[in-house]
Amino acid sequence: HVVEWTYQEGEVDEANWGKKYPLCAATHQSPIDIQKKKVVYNPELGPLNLEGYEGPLHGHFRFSNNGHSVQIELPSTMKITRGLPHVYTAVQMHLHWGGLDLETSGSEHTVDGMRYMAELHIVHYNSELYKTFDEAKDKPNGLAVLAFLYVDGNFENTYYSEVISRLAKIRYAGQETILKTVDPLAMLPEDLDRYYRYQGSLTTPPCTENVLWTVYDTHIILSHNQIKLLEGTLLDWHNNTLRNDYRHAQPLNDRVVESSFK
Ligand code: B30
Ligand code: ZN
Repeated sequence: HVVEWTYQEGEVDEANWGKKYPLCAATHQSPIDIQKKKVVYNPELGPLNLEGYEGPLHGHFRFSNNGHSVQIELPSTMKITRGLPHVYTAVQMHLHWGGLDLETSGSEHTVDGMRYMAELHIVHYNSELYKTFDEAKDKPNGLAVLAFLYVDGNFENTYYSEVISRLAKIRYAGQETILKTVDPLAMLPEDLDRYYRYQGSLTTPPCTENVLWTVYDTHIILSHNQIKLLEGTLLDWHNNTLRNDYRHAQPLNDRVVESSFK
């Protein structure tokens, strides 16, 4: 396997992505720091309709370590049918995290400069305009990602127990295992009414600027031990601990971040 880009120490680390992937140096990039005092309330931003998210869903869901994140493939029965300008169909969800036993946080989006423990991305493509994710991924209005921030707490989040215990099975980059059930809605916060909305990009190369971002204001709680297992179990392509797989905040430039709440 050829490592084409990295987060730290390497030929193509974060600061140099733009040399090989020009879009990474463009002007509407993600993630961003959400500055609360600059956010504009938009009363038309209602809750999204997350159709087919409620589980447990039964099937064969690929759970893999791709060397820069851990990913669960999602069924095409999961769709956002209201609250976005088009219908979007889910493809996968993955995480970004920090490292060194809770010492460093690893969310991509920050709020008033604050970085959270970790971040969940549920990736969707515009299935009204495009037939597949592959077709949509480099097209205008192709993608929508839902982002959730994690905080650490004292109680185990039992909706994550199964996936966290299965991390040991995909320790090495390129490994995968099959999950027979997933419960995506249970992995999210209860209150899904409060979110931020802005137009941005993929947070990894090729950094395509066709992503409509929804960053939720309500957080997901995992226990210290669960976060430790997430941060310490997986290895990257060099067999180093896979950690700090987040990109730093990018300039907002002429964009406006809207919110669904006052
Ligand atoms: S994110 O949500 O903005 N972090 C992709 C999807 C979502 C985001 C970033 C990237 C994506 O689909 N990238 C292309 C696919 N990947 C393969 C993969 O499964 O994971 C190719 C790659 O990056 O080199 Cu990683
Ligand atoms: Zn991501």
